[in-house]
Amino acid sequence: MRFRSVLVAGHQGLVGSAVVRNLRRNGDVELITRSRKELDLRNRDAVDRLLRDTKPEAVIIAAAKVGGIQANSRYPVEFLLENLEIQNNLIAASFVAGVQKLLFLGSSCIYPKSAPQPIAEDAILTGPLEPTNEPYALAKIAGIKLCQAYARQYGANFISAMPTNLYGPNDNFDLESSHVLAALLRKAHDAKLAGRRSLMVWGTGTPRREFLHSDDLADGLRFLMENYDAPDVVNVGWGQDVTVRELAEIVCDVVGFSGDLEFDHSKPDGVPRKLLDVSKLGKLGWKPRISLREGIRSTYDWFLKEGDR
Ligand code: GFB
Repeated sequence: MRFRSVLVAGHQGLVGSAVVRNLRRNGDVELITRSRKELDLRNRDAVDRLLRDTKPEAVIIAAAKVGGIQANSRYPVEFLLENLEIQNNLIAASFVAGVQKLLFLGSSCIYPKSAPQPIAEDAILTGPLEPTNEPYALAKIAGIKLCQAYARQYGANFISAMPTNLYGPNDNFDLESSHVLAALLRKAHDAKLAGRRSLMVWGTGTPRREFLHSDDLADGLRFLMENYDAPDVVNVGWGQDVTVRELAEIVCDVVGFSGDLEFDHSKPDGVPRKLLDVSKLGKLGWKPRISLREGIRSTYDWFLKEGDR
């Protein structure tokens, strides 16, 4: 790592824990982390103090209020307000503390609902957003724009990466608030143990989603920290997508659940397709390695050991 000390905000989550694993594996760097109990990132004074006291050379913002399609629809206030608070505090305090480089994480849902597929970086702000996650997307767009504003006004090296749908160890497996892959893993596991004949999939099963393992994302983020110094956003994805039905079939196969799939049409489908154009990052010289089946297998192994903690 080209930096001696890195503050990883949100180090216990899906992305942050992968970033910490990756940085530990790849060289000698002082990692600065604070648990949610130790520090409330929504508190500006506390965040100012953290940056002032620890003086990291670099900051990676993996902290955010996140959730699946249902959590986003049910809690628009928290998804908008808490994300704005967390990112504003960290970005502004990092600038005051003289942080050399900051990486902010957006999301593929910042792109318009009807963006041409695969979605290139320049599709941002070209059309209306998907209503189920508009508050979250607006907060993330504000974060990207704040990083770009610091770059333009003060020359700060604050960059933004746009990951696709993610999965891996430390994902949220709560059926009410999780994303689809973790939810299906848990449902297939529970159905297998209970000897059930079928598993309920939300929506029609026809929406397409692209999935990237969090360890691949973390590797891509380290690559960007070391090699990319421009304010324009960069997509980080796998490059191919599957339907929700196909995903459910792979998950059931990996878990060993052989019952039927049923579809609950009362649940929302969300955006019909969300596949990122990853050619920019590919040209810069990075690509992901963990195939969907292999990643689901290792995530299920993790879930069996740690998932019920
Ligand atoms: O992963 P997910 O919750 O979020 O849902 P999004 C993806 C698709 O999977 C939707 C279907 O069509 C869901 O209806 N699905 C099927 C399920 N079964 C299930 C289930 O048991 N649980 C869940 N959660 N979904 C999110 C945004 O959108 O994408 C976030 O809401 C974020 O803000 C994230 O951007 C990356 O992919 O639709």
